[in-house]
Amino acid sequence: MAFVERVFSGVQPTGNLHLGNYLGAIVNFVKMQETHNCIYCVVDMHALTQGIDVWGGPTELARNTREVTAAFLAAGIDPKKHIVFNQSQVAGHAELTWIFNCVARIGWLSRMTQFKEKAGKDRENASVGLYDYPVLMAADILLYHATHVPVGEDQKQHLELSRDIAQKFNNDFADSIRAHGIADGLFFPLPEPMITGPATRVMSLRDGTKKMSKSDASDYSRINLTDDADTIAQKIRKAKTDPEPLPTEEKGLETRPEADNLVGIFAALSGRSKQQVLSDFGGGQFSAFKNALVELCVVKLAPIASEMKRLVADPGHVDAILVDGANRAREIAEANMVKTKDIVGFVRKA
Ligand code: AQP
Repeated sequence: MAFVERVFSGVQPTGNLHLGNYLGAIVNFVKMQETHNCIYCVVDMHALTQGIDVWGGPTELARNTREVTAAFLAAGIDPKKHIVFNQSQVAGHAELTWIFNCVARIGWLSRMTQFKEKAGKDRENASVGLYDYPVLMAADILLYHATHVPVGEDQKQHLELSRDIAQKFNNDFADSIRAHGIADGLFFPLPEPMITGPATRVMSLRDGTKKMSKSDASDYSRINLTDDADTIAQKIRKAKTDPEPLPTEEKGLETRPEADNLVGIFAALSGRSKQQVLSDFGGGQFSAFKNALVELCVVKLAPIASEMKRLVADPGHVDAILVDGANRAREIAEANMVKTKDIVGFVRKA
């Protein structure tokens, strides 16, 4: 089947969106609008996979869903030309997950490192949903027959699993797919991860070997998109560094994770390479570099924070965008689910 190029990606409404979400994912969402039809989803069903202490309960979930939507819009996503919606408004995500649950193998899911990290030592007490998270993610993408998925580096393994599920479905149901008029047997596309840019893995400001993350207990580990200028300045000035001056060559960053992370953030925000940043700051002390980084972060993030604030203050407007997006997403999803059910052999109203 010839697939229309379509982008799908999602962000969980589980708390403060940070610079990692922005540089690793949202910046690329914005770019891809110029070349592709895009569907951007606030994945509220994924949020429930962790404990209520992480997603915060019903009021917090609704608030965070609107805030992530506001971040999409404030960063420059156009909800009229593209689709912006929250996952739970389109039933197909859950329906396709069940079919994929019966295609995916337990051994595949057992290898997922994110489950191991998030479940930690208390694995017996993790939700079934957390274990099944990558299958729901495969359903999110393949429900729309999306071909390209912009994500941060941490999602690479889940994307590979989505490709395995698509391929196994195409193989398991090959005869039925052909019988339904798809001569090449390719019903689901194998979605391509788009892991691009200089900041595919932004690290914690407290520990350059740990990913910047919403769920880190320390707020000083991340820059939130809603932080004001003073907070950004404090966090960057307190960010962990080492006693050496910045190197003049990129190679000198290899064994210095904190320096590498800060230079990477500067490069990504300024649209330059790490080497170009080091040409300006290499050989100097961290203090001068940190001052410049504070200024750059504030210039880039302040307009996003103030637009998010404006949008969040008008929940009716944000909800209307999500409903409109969900209606358009549902049309694509339902048409694909009808074909999927026919291929599987589910009897339905003609
Ligand atoms: N540190 C990061 N650097 C680059 N990209 C990142 N992403 C997340 N953290 C970084 C990318 O942001 C998108 C949305 O992520 P998510 O909401 O699905 O949550 P996550 O991947 O589990 O990461 P978070 O935001 O840090 O949440 P927790 O604390 O729950 O782990 C994805 O494309 C992701 O790759």
